[in-house]
Amino acid sequence: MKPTLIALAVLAFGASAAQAQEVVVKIGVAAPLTGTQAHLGKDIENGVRLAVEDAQAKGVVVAGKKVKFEIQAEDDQADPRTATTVAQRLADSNAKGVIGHLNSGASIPASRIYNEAGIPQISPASTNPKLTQQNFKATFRTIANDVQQGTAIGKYASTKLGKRVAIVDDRTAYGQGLADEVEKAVKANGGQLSGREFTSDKATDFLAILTRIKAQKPDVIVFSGMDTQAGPMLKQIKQLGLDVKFITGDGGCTGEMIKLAGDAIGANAYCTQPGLPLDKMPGGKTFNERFKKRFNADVQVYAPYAYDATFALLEAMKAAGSVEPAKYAPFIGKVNFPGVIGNVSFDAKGDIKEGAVSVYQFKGGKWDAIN
Ligand code: ABU
Repeated sequence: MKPTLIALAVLAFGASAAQAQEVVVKIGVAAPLTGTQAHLGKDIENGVRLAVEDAQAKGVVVAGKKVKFEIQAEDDQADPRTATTVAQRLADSNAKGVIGHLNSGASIPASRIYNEAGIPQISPASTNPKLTQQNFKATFRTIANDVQQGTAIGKYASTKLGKRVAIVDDRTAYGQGLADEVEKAVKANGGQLSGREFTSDKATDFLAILTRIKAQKPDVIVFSGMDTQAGPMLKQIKQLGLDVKFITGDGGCTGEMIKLAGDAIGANAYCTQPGLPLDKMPGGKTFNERFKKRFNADVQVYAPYAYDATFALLEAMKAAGSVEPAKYAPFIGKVNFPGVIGNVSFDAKGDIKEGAVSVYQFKGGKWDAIN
């Protein structure tokens, strides 16, 4: 054989040997990618994408094989029923792990399907405590839950913003669950519940509810729902001339809420997030800059939690020496690494340890962390 032919044969053999040593691992992302919550779903998808690109750039080797990650992003439309369809599709596609969903009302029913299929799920956003109370072995979250967040909101509202507190929720698993925790904390901290109202997560007109609340003369309104409704609600509070403070949880603690509220938002508006402010997270500043550069978009809330959730899967795969869920899932609960959000490790239920809650006030055109 001529030398050039030998060289070509060696190259071809080398390439196929390397390919044989490469394993493709599909990571599922499930979140609303269309509709009114798409900006939050994309925030999650992009967090996962950045993590996968970073891991890929460094090169991930598991059990001697180079791992090539593929993302399968599925749109659950923030709808519980669609979430179960999406979960089944990810299971059928042989996804090795799932980051999602955004909404607790989607994560909880979908978690049953992942559990039955043996696929690890880490939510970077679903805060209803029930998600990790089902005794599923591989259901985790990288964000603090609503027992912590609701307690913080109820205490802050009734001790710092006024004694009489009205609560409105959107009747989703997140909204209602958080509102229940807020109510408990208001009462535990000596506040008075002036009224408890609810709407739906599709409503846009809150005038009837707010008119009833006006008659109850609260000092503060707590809205337990998402930003797409918190913004219009603030507008209608202004329209009715209600002189109240307003506080909402992480679903409303976004730049989008500020945009939607327009000139109705002011220093009377507060919100919370179950985690540190982005600029106080150990890796927050760098993450923010890199995220902006890569996606030409601001971090909404959940991207750093999604980034760290993805690395929790990868760390567990490396520790197990396997990308197969049955082998690596038991290692997720044992991960312990410095993430963007802080140290990433989980308690026995699957909740992030060291979860903090931050309170923000609207100041200077943005949410400003005040404690
Ligand atoms: N954590 C607020 C938004 C997501 C959810 O829990 O439904």
